[in-house]
Amino acid sequence: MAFNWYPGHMAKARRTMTEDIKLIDIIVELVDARAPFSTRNPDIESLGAGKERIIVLNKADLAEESITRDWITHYTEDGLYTLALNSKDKSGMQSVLKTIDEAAGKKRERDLKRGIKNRPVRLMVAGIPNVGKSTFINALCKKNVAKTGNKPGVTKGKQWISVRRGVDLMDTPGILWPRIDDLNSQINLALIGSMNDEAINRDDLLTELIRVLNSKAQSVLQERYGIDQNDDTAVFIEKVAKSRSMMKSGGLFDTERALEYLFTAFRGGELGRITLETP
Ligand SMILES: Nc1nc2c(ncn2[C@@H]2O[C@H](COP(=O)(O)OP(=O)(O)O)[C@@H](O)[C@H]2O)c(=O)[nH]1
Ligand SMILES: [Mg+2]
Repeated sequence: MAFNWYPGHMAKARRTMTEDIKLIDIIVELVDARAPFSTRNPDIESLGAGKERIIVLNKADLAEESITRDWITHYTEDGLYTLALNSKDKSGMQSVLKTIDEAAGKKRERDLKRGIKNRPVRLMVAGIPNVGKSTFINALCKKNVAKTGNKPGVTKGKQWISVRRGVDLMDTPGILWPRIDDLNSQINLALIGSMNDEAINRDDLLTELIRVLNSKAQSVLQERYGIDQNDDTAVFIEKVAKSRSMMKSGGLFDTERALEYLFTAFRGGELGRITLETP
């Protein structure tokens, strides 16, 4: 499901991005609203220099609304067009179109000052794997122009999709690399399923998940699994297994399955809307 980044991948992604970015005026950068810092590309400031920039806090349906508002304020103060979105719900696309119009208008104004008329404004969707780029493009363009899936680089060749009169979208999203220079970001990326968790010590990941759940999902833990704040990791997982009747032969609890279930439930928002990072 998730992707592992190696130096070779990153170099290739950077080359592709550097070329593609020359063709466009507006970057629509998607980040995951549950971790808007760690899911942001660390080099986007320099990569996107001179372009109009829109940040979409995607998967906002999985994030805490009040923290999402704080992030919107934060990025807006940085001079970026910012909005929160659930790309699976097409109704949110009206606000995206409005923001695109604003950014395109600004670009056209600049063109006019330089005597350039009737040149279409071109935009590109970019983001790290799994933030919802394909889902977003499909919803924005109302037809299945982009393949959804977690593997980068499915579509070959450049094509432009008309979003509006005078506004074209590059059909291939830009694949960016995540912030992998610090352990905390790696853990958050693995927790939300944006980076392969094989790269991270499984015990560290579980410890962090339990810490997050204890602080943000106390009542869910209590009601659903009978988990108490003071339960240690072993008891915590056993209670999850027990409540889901996950047994191995010999009457033992299947803690491996319980673990998988717990991560999947968290990533799917089944344990509540949880944001891992504040501005
Ligand atoms: N809950 C939720 N899931 C989303 C949203 N956008 C995308 N997804 C899911 O996230 C996963 C990755 O989406 P995809 O579009 O393939 O991401 P990409 O790798 O950036 O192209 C898929 O399972 C999508 O259904 C969203 O706004 N909310
Ligand atoms: Mg995709």
